[in-house]
Amino acid sequence: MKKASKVLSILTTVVLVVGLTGLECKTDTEPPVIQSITIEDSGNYRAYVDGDSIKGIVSVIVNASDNIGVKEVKFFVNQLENWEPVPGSDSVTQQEDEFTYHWQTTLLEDSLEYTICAVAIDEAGNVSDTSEKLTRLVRIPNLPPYPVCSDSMRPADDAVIDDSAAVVLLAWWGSDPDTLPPQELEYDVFFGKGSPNNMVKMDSGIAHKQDTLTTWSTIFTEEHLVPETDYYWMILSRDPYGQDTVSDTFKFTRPENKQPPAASSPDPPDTIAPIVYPSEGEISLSWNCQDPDHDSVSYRLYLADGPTWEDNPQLIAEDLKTASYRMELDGPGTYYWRPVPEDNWGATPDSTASSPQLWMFILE
Ligand SMILES: [Ca+2]
Ligand SMILES: [Ca+2]
Repeated sequence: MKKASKVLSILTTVVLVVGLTGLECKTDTEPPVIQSITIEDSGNYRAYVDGDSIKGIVSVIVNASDNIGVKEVKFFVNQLENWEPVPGSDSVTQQEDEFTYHWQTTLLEDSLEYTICAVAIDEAGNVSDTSEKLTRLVRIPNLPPYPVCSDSMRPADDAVIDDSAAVVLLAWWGSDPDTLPPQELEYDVFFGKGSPNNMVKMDSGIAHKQDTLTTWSTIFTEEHLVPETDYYWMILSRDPYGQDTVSDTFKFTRPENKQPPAASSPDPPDTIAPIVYPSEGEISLSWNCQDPDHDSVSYRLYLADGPTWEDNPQLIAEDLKTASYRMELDGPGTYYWRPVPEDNWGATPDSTASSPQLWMFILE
């Protein structure tokens, strides 16, 4: 009874096929035929095809035909006699009789011969012959990048950085022996103080800028360079296939700290010309001071009874982060004032106790 039902089902299918196609009552036994298999540059910037050599993501293009229609094309790669489906077979795209697979060859080994083939399958499950449709390709050997050129590394080895305490710009030029096509490099920066052993990776994957120096700034360390300290750095270059090379280790030094100069350019100016007493009873004081190392500077502000530091100086504000202060006034009269700068290493101008003198303004 079961057998009879199965036969009936097959008959129904046959009748349906006849009805739909108008063909004679027989099953499709004709397999598809692969007309061609070719490999082309996919347009990806790392792709490269030259004769039997390939790199990067390449397009494997199959043209297949069938008496009824090709349902799908599957791709296989073979290296050691065992055919394996390629990864991402489900990403094959179809345009009429043309099937395209984007082959990611960056994951394959260098200098090995790989063979790719395809089979076409029709609706009835007939599979094409693969034996004549193989394309042999050798992946081009990839060499690691050249070490970053020591002559291009800035600051130069053993440089003394005495004019910029907070920021040092590192710069270098890298290259790779593989030029077909040219390879984009990326870099890791290793940086540390005191000893080469203290270097740690500060940044990674810095993209290569074509035909320019690549740069990285120590400002990202959020730490000022410490006086009388050696800093070490090196650059690791990496190509798109994961090969890498490190540069020589370079050193630069921040020398002894320089003290900030005495503050200058007072406002109000240091003159005997009187100023009208401000009705709000307050006055804005400002001045200028640049640390020679570009260290950050804070200020203590003094008022005194006379122009010298012996005239009973009184501290009226401290740890001022900006070169200005709004001061309450006691009334008309002569005011003696002066800020004393201090850099973030605790250095202050020489002889602040004796000279220069305090500034003066007169309010009427
Ligand atoms: Ca390379
Ligand atoms: Ca300083």
